[in-house]
Amino acid sequence: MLQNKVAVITGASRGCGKAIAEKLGALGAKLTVVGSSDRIFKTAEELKEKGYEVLAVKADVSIEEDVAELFNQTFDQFGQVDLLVNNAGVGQFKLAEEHSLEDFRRMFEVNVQGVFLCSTAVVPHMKERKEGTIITISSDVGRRTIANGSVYTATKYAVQGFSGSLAQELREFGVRVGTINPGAIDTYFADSEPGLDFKEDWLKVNDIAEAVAYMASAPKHMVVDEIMLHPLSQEYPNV
Ligand code: NJP
Repeated sequence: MLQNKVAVITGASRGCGKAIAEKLGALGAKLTVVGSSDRIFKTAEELKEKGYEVLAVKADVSIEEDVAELFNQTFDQFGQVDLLVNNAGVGQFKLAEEHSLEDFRRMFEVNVQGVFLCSTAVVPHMKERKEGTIITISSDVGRRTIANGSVYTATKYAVQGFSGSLAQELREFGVRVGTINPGAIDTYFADSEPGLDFKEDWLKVNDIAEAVAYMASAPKHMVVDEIMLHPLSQEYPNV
């Protein structure tokens, strides 16, 4: 379904990003997988063993030079980008006054600046080709507030604002922009581990990968603007 398409997935070394890369690879996409640690190379090897065409780039999405380099390498290897999945994200959960300025900066750098840098790096290319899809893994807390998540919530509201404006700017060029807004997912997020007992009912990484696949493989005349999904056990998101 995504044969001959090139997908760039940030934060792909583990968690949702790795599952998204596996799913898009299974659908036939060529993959650039991006992570900020050496883990990305091990993940890339696992993806190659499944028979997928993979470029691994160690890059911090919050650093302009790293982002430029990751797209340079992608264009050198694959010649185009059809799909960008802005998935890399970090979160800390505590009272507002317990956050340091450094906590605040880091969440905004990765979650917001990273989405800005990666998206704007690829927009001119997609506009010129008059096609392309940009999907950002945001959060349900990009649509509603929670206690103990003020800064993280603020980053995801920012991401919603950025993506919404971008979607409007790119519609006339045939470029689709959407967000996925999940509730709790069983990953490594916020210094956690997957598979812990209390996360048994949480969303699984494949649930997010399926949502990305649906958005990415929608027919050309259609844009999926937003998908919100939650564990059934989580409170109803009154947004
Ligand atoms: O998190 P995790 P998730 N540059 O920690 C990478 C959102 N979300 O899969 O760099 C590039 O398992 C990191 O790799 P490494 C969330 O906000 C989650 O749950 O090698 N990559 C790893 O591969 C985020 O946007 C929940 O350490 C960077 C990956 O990112 C998305 O879902 C709920 C990086 C993170 O894997 C995926 O998060 C929700 C950087 N600067 C939204 N920093 C949830 N889990 O409950 C980190 O509403 N990475």
